[in-house]
Amino acid sequence: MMEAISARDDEMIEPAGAPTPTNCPYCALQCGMNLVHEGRTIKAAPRDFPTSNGGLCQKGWTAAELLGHRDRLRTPLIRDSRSEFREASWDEAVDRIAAEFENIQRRHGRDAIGVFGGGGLTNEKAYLLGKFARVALCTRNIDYNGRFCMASAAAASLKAFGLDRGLPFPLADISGAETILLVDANVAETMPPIMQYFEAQRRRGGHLIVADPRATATTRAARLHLQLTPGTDAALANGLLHIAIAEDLIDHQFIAARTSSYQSARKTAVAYWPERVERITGVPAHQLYEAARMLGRSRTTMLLTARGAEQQSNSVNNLLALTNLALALGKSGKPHCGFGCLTGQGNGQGGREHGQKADQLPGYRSIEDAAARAHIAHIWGVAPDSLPHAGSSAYEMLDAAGTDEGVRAMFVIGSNIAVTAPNARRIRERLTALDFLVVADFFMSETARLADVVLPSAQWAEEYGTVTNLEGRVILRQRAAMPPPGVRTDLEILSTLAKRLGGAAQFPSEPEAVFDELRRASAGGVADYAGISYERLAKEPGVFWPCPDQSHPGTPRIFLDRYATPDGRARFHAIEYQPPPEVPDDDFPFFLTTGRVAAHYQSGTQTRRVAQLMKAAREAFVEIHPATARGLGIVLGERVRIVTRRGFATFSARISASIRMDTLFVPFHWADESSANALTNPALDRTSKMPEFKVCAARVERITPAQTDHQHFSDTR
Ligand SMILES: Nc1nc2c(c(=O)[nH]1)N[C@H]1C(S)=C(S)[C@@H](COP(=O)(O)OP(=O)(O)OC[C@H]3O[C@@H](n4cnc5c(=O)[nH]c(N)nc54)[C@H](O)[C@@H]3O)O[C@H]1N2
Ligand SMILES: Nc1nc2c(c(=O)[nH]1)N[C@H]1C(S)=C(S)[C@@H](COP(=O)(O)OP(=O)(O)OC[C@H]3O[C@@H](n4cnc5c(=O)[nH]c(N)nc54)[C@H](O)[C@@H]3O)O[C@H]1N2
Ligand code: SF4
Ligand SMILES: [Mo]
Repeated sequence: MMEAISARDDEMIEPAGAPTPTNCPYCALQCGMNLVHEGRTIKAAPRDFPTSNGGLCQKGWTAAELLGHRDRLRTPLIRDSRSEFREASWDEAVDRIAAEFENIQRRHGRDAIGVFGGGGLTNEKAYLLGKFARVALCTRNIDYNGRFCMASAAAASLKAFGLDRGLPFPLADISGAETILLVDANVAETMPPIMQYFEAQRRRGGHLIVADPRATATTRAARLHLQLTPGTDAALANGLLHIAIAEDLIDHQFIAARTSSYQSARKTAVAYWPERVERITGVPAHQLYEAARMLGRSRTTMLLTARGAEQQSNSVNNLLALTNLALALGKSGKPHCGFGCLTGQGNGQGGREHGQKADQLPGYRSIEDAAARAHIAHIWGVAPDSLPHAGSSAYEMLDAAGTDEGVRAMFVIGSNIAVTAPNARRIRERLTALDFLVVADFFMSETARLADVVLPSAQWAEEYGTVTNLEGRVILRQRAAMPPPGVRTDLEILSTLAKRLGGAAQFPSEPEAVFDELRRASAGGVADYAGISYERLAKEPGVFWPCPDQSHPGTPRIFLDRYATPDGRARFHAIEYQPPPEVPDDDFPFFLTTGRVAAHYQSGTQTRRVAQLMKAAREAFVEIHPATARGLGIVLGERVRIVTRRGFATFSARISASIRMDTLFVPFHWADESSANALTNPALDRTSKMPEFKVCAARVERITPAQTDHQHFSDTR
């Protein structure tokens, strides 16, 4: 019945010889790499590329090991009722998925199917996934893990500048900035090769200021470390603006020529005098003065953020307060100046432009805009009225999953939400309560283990595809090998499923054909890719969007002449600091914050399978200040339990003076009994629906030998 795709029996037989130039599968820096065949294995080595200039971190170096890994999924798996998985043919798996989806939609309506994507998916996949949800499944419920990553950066940039491109300038501009304030990014661990830009900046006499509750490899490279209390970023920004106003470091000419609503932000900042801000943030007033003067007196200044200030329930306001500072100092829309958010996932930028977001159509168009709906419906060959409207955001969809109000079935691709969603214990329960769950992955992730059908996907080096990096540079990744037999590309999976579900729309499975359709869909939109072709990308080191036609050079710097707001002016916003919804009290006396280590990537599905990376970081730990540890009688390496209002998890104690005394830090790369997200608070930002990953209240408990937490973390449905 279904159109079968012939199985491949040509595993990794691409001829040895010239290396394949491509880019790393992991983070948004998209370092250049060459893939070289050595016998039946493939090795990665750095290649010269404008973002990485020959650099590669330990994850990039070892990425190709996963191509031939013995844990790879090589055939579809089906679970009948509560039994173990059994191997199945693609025909059976696809038939089963289509039958279940059709049955559930008949009983519960179209919107009963939820689609969950990821910012690691290529532009082609993100685009086809959005089309798949809206046209093949006709559901409004599609969202993705970028909601846990870039949603607040996107919302704040739209409000302030009228457009969301993480960095409105190329990375190379960093080296030319006199002063940089890096709020909350630990780039020395999360994008190590990016440090070369900061080092070049320092060699030119530039200064780096880093705001982070912890001393990190990044703060050690800084001239000034503002060790703020978690969740107080907006107060810090307002405090710096207050000093800038008091010392007349303000650029009145820039404000008059290029911005609107300055007076409202100025009036708010008046109440953030240094001593008050010191009380809120814990940053000494003299450091606030020093920072404000460095930022204000420099000819060129940049403000950059990442997830520390962005993964909070007040994060859009945090970012708007920082934007106010950049604008008031006149340090935006000029060379070597600007406000930017460092995108995280490999395609964290492109993944948020082409339609896998609940409220969005390709080209960064709104799904509620009648003209946008008509344009996209025309490209897809469907009636505009047939397109669903906005669905629920990632956490909201997961939180209601399996209830009468929520989705009854889900299709998850490129995300491991059982580990990376906040309040993960509850999310596991919700996934288990679904009538039907499908997961497409390379490995048996913690989410896949909960599925009814698991589909084995091809990895990055086994297919062509484009990604858009943290600068807005669209990059073509080349294929270096064929997928193993039995494995299909995500585009093939979507195309096959769409055809099986019926409907008139076309779902090509060849990456270039999908990209050409995406170009037409994005034409005239904010993120306009119309002038970017595979042919061009094969020759150029990426092209920056917007790029409306083939002869257009692309747009590395977007706000030099005007902002993307209707009046062309950047907008100030009056922002009051709001404390996080959960702060320490008698029962939970510490702040708990979460984040990353250099050796592991996200949920660890990939990096926990690489021996060298496990050697570098074997187990989950909690960073505790020595005074705190002493008070509780905790010794180095001891297993301790961290408890929050959501639950508990166990970690090995890493005692370190680099963290504030009132704060604990745990990485979220581990699962089960060491799941950081068993602890996190799912409070959401009102505008962006970003969860509060970075701030909640916790206590530390010693574990007596008789206690074990194991039985609470069973994975079976
Ligand atoms: N090694 C590695 N690299 C990665 C990834 C990975 O998983 N592993 N993931 C990629 C992705 S998707 C992303 S999004 C990026 C994230 O990159 P980063 O944002 O650099 O990483 P995080 O460790 O999440 O958070 C950065 C810092 O925020 C600090 N912080 C915590 N709470 C607060 C707060 O309230 N205010 C402030 N100002 N700072 C706070 C933490 O102490 C931490 O050092 O990394 C990318 N690169
Ligand atoms: N506590 C806490 N939680 C966090 C964060 C935090 O700082 N603290 N950070 C959040 C952030 S910024 C992010 S980006 C998310 C990340 O959250 P996730 O995206 O859930 O984490 P990953 O481990 O990248 O999961 C991707 C999964 O898809 C698979 N995969 C990767 N690429 C592809 C592909 O192309 N096709 C298919 N089919 N599968 C693929 C991988 O094997 C893996 O299992 O986590 C969020 N969660
Ligand atoms: S910094 Fe990011 S893109 Fe570069 S090698 Fe490491 S993980 Fe890959
Ligand atoms: Mo992210």
